[in-house]
Amino acid sequence: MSRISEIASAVENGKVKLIESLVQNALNAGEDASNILSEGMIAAMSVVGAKFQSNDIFVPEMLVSAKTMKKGVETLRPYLTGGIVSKNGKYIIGTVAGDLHDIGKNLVALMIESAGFEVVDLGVDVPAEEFVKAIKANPECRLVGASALLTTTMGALKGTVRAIIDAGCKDQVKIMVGGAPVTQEFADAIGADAYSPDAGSAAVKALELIS
Ligand code: B1M
Repeated sequence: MSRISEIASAVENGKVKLIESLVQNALNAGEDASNILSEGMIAAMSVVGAKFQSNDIFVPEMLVSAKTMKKGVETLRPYLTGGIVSKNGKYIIGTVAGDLHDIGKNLVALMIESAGFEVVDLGVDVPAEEFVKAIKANPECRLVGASALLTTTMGALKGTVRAIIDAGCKDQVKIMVGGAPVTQEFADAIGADAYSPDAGSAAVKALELIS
């Protein structure tokens, strides 16, 4: 089994105690950090999702896989971000109300940070008013990102964008949205300024939006 397959298997099977050493060994052996992330850990989470959908695993197993991935990402973190210099201002990010998924949001935050932004992370299950409050509390902030992972929280994403517009914050910030069920069409329909399918393209988009 290759090192990357071992990492994928550890995430799939929730081997929390093993992941740190597997990731560190792979890095020491010269594996690329982005490959470890995308081909090892993110790919494994897709398998976990498929197993959940087919009732082969349940929420507790999904949770332990998520915990394993988070620990793996922490080990990778210094290799993904390099020497960060915050020169592009603040970026407010959160997962919308009713939604507890944060792995994707955290990866977006990590890539945004690598692109030179200071990330203000509001966490998960963030009510629309909290996004508005954070924008008003950070008048120099020009970008806000909202993540939704459930089809049932796409309404909250729409509500978040609406609340930011209704609060008169659109002159201050541009709104970026993303998450597995979100599409460019949906982003356009709810009045977001930008949609990105993954963390890497979110960072590129953020830089475009402030240039
Ligand atoms: Co949940 N879950 N989950 N879950 N979970 C999904 C999303 C699901 C697709 C699984 C499935 O059925 N196949 C399904 C949603 C179905 C749907 O809505 N159509 C689902 C469900 C049903 C649920 C519960 C309702 C289960 C239940 O309780 N019966 C429940 C809901 C809880 C809630 O939020 N209220 C639930 C709970 C959980 C756990 C807590 C157990 C755990 C989350 C732990 C955590 O995040 N701390 C969990 C997990 C782990 C998953 C899966 C398996 C993995 C999610 C993940 O981390 N993916 C997921 C299945 C799947 O995704 N295949 C699933 C890896 C991550 C890197 O990808 O988050 O898509 P992703 O992020 C990407 C892009 O989407 C994008 O960039 C990221 C990185 O490249 N992106 C952005 C994300 N945000 C962005 C923002 C941007 C731009 C890009 O701009 C601002």
